Amino acid sequence: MTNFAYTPPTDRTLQFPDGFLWGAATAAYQVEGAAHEEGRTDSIWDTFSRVPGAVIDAHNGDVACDQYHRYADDAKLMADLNIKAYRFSTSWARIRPDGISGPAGINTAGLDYYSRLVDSLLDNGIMPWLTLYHWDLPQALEDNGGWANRDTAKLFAEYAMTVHDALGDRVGVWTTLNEPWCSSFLSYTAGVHAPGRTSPADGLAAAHHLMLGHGLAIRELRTAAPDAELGITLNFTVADPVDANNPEDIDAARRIDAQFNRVFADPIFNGAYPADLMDDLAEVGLRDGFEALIHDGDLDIISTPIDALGVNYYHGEANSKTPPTDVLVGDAPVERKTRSPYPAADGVYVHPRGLPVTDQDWEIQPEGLTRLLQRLHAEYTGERGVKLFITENGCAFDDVADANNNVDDQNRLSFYDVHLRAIHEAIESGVPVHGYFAWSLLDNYEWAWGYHKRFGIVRVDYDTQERTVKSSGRWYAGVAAGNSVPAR
Ligand code: IFM
Repeated sequence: MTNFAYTPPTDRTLQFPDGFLWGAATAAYQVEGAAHEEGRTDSIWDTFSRVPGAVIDAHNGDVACDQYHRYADDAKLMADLNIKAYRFSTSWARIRPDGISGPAGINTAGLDYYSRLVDSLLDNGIMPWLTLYHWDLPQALEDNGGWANRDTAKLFAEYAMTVHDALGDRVGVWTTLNEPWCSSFLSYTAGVHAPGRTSPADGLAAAHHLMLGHGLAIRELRTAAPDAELGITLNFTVADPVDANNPEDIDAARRIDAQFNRVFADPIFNGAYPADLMDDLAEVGLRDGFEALIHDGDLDIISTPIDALGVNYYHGEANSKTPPTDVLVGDAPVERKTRSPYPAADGVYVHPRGLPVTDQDWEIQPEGLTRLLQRLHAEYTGERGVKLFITENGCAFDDVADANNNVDDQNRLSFYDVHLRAIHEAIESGVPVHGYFAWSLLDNYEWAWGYHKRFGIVRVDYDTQERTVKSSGRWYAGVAAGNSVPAR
């Protein structure tokens, strides 16, 4: 077990605001399984997991946590853990398997599954928090160009309405996309995620079309459901220069901030891509191609007002243009040849800071979350009245289970403790944060890492599908019950 020696403050119980929402999150491909049942076709992750070397040990989501068959028990388990909201995603390949437009493209059996899941959650007093896209594009659409094809944005809005027509009577919170940075740049430029392309131009096209799909879906959902809470989840990094007095390091951090954070936050909230990003793209000859993708009116659509911003935070980074002497392994679990996800940040490096790390070598940097929330509130959400939620935060550690599958994961518990304290600090400084979702409810399929990385507050025995609540899960249940983080 990685030794996470961070000592949190122990002497204060921190009370969260009344109504703070305590939730847990998963995503369709990572937990459902039933990959070939009841009309579901391949998504890009089914295909990608078959590419030699793409996923460690060629693990795939065929069975995953079998939530497709175990959703009712999982809903009861969440209720036992005092979880008030379940953030899950719907699988496009289950609902519109062949990527065909119109009523003929709908797979009713797929919608029925989500209807049963939603009913089970409601029966257990759990709010369904629905994400429409968590990376699993139908392969049929990838065969037609994927997110690099503008048509995919329009088909996404149609799919969103198909889901809404079926579930809108019971689901009040709608998230369009989860982490578009991953489904564009990690997927179409770095090649470490499905569909595994390695093209900076395709990554930029995917990013713009994901944004367009988001805006089109928000517009249609808003018309159909004026009272629903609509939003998007972005993953953020906190890019700091290694040397705050070195102009080269400052520029390195600025590039990462532009190409990770502001490339999505700016068009959504300000209706424009950042000017410095456009300059960076011009330097590498990508600006004209990117601008040609942006049709008149696109930015108005993308900046259609939203109600909620989901924030996914795992770690920040220290950037420099000087190579480090020591490297963090970070996001490259496999041996496939990959490239940087950034279109215009060659020669920018991440420097380890001597912080404790998780089992994926992700630095544990809770104070970055406080700063991130303060910044988002000041620059984007505060004046627009957009609610902030933490929709993902968590860690992989090399769990050690005893003969009964019990896991005393004090390191994960400490991770949650220090991050919740960081959120509380942001709240105390005047940032209204409305809820928190632990990533993840269950150990699950961690993409290119397969089942080798465990994030759950509940252990999954993949041989038997038995669920066993870990120490972190019992602790989190107490936090949710008391609406407070206890002194330790
Ligand atoms: O497992 C993922 C999730 O699908 C998206 N956010 C990050 C998590 C941990 O890597």
